[in-house]
Amino acid sequence: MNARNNPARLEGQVVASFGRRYRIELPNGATVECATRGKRSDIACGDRVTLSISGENSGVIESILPRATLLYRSDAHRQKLIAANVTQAVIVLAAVPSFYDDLVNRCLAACEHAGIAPLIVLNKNDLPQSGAAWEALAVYRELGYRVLRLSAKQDVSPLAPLLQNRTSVLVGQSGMGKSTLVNRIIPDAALRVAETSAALDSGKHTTTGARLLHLNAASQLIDSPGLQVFGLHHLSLADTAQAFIEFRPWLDRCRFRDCTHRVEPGCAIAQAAAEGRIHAARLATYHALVEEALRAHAQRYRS
Ligand SMILES: Nc1nc2c(ncn2[C@@H]2O[C@H](COP(=O)(O)OP(=O)(O)OP(=O)(O)O)[C@@H](O)[C@H]2O)c(=O)[nH]1
Ligand SMILES: [Mg+2]
Ligand SMILES: [Zn+2]
Repeated sequence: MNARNNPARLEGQVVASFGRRYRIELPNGATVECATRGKRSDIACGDRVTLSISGENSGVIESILPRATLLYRSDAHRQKLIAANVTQAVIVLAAVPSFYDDLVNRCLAACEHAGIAPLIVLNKNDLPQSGAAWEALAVYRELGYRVLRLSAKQDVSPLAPLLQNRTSVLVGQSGMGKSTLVNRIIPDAALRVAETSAALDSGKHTTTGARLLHLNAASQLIDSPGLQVFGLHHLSLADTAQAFIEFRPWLDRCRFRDCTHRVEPGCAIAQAAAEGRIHAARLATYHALVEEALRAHAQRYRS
């Protein structure tokens, strides 16, 4: 295939992204290695795109087709896209390396904002520390989020049915076992995983790019690189409060309409937290997000 005898634009789906290089799968299953025009980097694994063929097995992405969803994180300067067109995000946790509540809360908030259903999975259930980790996840169960425990090394059957007829992205810190899970569910995937369990307190960042794999015709899985930070600068203050689902019943009861739910008198969120109806760790993440947003705003006006 070359551009001269196939001038028509093709459509395909991004099945791998490494920096600014992308692998696109065509409807017939063939893949094409693609670059972008200029410095464009706003393309995510799972995106549907149009492309033109520029050589043997290589091409250029011309445009991104409208997205159903986009999961991404952002700091004051830029956005980091995680996956496009997913319907579910599987937040993968483990007792070792230890996971951070704050990161879980941020992942959940990103999902709520993006309209993506979250599913929390405590992996490495074979480890003796898993009991305490499972107890620590009670807060998410109480919020109504679905939380599973399993061991990728032993049995992935609790997760497999929940992946059917969905496009799921696995997200989480490095070393939680995302790639191991994908390999167990789709043995052909043969993703690289950290070789030993020697990584004690943090992962090794084994996965460097996102990869989309087909479970069956109606179900896809995207493996993503481990994350350490999850900025949500693309959410307004109001969006941020809405993204904490348990805040919603209280949000129109504060004395001030523009209440940021930190220090204002007559704050219904602060009151609910004082009464034990909102968990302290959830409120702490919310406060951190507001501080980050206000700091970025102040910086923008100073410079
Ligand atoms: N004990 C135990 N170890 C596991 C399990 N699942 C994965 N591991 C180990 O955890 C380590 C990290 O696994 P990976 O699959 O590479 O983790 P990852 O989340 O993909 O990490 P990044 O690609 O760095 O984000 C490896 O040494 C795995 O063998 C499990 O169920 N039990
Ligand atoms: Mg990995
Ligand atoms: Zn308030």
